[in-house]
Amino acid sequence: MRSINIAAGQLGPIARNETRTEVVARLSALMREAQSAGCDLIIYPELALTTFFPRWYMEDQAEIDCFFEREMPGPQTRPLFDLAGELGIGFCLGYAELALEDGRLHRYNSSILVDKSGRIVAKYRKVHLPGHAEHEPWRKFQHLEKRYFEPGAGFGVVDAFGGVIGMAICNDRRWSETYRVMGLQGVEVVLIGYNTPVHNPPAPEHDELSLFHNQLVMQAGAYQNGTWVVGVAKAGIEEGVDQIGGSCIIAPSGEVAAACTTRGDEIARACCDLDLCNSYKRTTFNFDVHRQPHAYRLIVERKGRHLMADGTAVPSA
Ligand code: CDT
Repeated sequence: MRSINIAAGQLGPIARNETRTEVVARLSALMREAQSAGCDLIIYPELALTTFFPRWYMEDQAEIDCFFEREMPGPQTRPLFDLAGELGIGFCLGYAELALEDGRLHRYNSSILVDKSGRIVAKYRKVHLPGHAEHEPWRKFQHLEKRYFEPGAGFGVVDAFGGVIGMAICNDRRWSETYRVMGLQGVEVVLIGYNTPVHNPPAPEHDELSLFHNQLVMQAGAYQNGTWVVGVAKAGIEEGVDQIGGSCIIAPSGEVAAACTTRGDEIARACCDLDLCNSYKRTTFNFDVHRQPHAYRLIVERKGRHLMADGTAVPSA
């Protein structure tokens, strides 16, 4: 049996004034607990090294950049990599990345996958950036990801931990394309960190469904692509903002295999049988046999007329 013993390493709130060293100590405690429980890999949330800073409008670039990592590992995060190597456990970590590319600074909402020797084997940059770019004072809190980050380029997968692994970050999990693009590459485990406020300022009528929607999208993504999905929250009341928990590990059947029960630092773990993916990938969701890509052509509507993507009228039935 091919399997990976996985821990969802949920974090409770991180205060604005909490140092990287303090946070790394919390991550290390969860890593030790996961390794004692026999885990091969621990997944941490999105932006796991700081508070969720896009909730504040800031103009001073130096103030903004305090939340970003210029190197990974850097002096304060190196101990986590060293501990992973010492314990022989991998990890997936979300953080704000400041990268110098083509002579220009770029800012991404990123995650990395680190193997059991403490070596980075994959990096992902968040594609779907929710929220807004300008200050919207009517909101109880801001969601300025479109101001502070630029989007990443796509969804890749990597051969690691004996399986095919992909990453996504928070809002990405709500989009079926996220899972399908990786599903088409044979993904077997999708790793997702998130920070999701209970309250959605533009649509408060969704608030009481926030946990339901979290489960809904990840369970559907798992089942429709025959893959494990690991969703990990930064939860609890962080700087006055209530964030959902609900971290869980979902099987290719769509069933929840393990879940956190608190909104603090906690691990949930499951032994993920990768061969279970084939039960779905070779039957109901055998893409080669059953998908109909030719039928998925875009239909656009212009001035009341339905048109195919090439501009011709939709053929009548
Ligand atoms: N971090 C992040 O992407 N959060 C968003 C909140 C948007 S409100 C629906 C999320 O999709 O969870």
